[in-house]
Amino acid sequence: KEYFHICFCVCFKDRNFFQQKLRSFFTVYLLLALSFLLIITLFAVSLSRGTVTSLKGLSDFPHSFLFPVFPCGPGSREWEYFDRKCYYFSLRRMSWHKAKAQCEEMHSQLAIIDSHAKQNFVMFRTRNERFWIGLTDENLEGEWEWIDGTDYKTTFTFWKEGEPNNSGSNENCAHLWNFGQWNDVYCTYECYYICEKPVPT
Ligand code: MFU
Ligand code: CA
Ligand code: CA
Repeated sequence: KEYFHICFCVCFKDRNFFQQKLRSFFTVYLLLALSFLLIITLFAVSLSRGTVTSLKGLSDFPHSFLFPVFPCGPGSREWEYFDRKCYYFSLRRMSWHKAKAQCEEMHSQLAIIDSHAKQNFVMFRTRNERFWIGLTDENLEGEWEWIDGTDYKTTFTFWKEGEPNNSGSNENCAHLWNFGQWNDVYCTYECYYICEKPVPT
């Protein structure tokens, strides 16, 4: 009888212990599963609300990362960077006025060449081809004006020898030519053109 009693007690105790352990395991797993569900739900909600911006911003990560390297836009080979400005060298030829309008359509203007450094930069990219610049004497013959108001008389020039000659009394627009030197020609002549604009922010 005594033996039975002891055994019962131990066995009962054992079973109780086992059951308790099982219950605590179950509770832990249930809590884990619940928190997992909660995290997923919260994540889904914040994603749909756009609060997880780091994930949404991930798509334009390469762009923002490359901007310091290509300040004129990493997504395009059209604009080239030089000395805090962006330059476009056209692949098509047209009259000076059409070229001017084209630049304006691209939120830019025909290039103003006001330094030897800039002249050097454009010369290497125009390779003796004729490219319009933002210089004209259309308003008053012989009075050359930069289209952005830069003072012509006190600024750098790079005319070819003997130019501007107003040949045929009808040459009022300036372009780069051999060795990047400038010439005046009639404005309806078809040249390539150079646009410039500030670095996009
Ligand atoms: C030069 C230039 C003219 C024109 C002509 C073909 O004149 O000054 O603007 O380009 O050559 C002789
Ligand atoms: Ca002229
Ligand atoms: Ca000329």
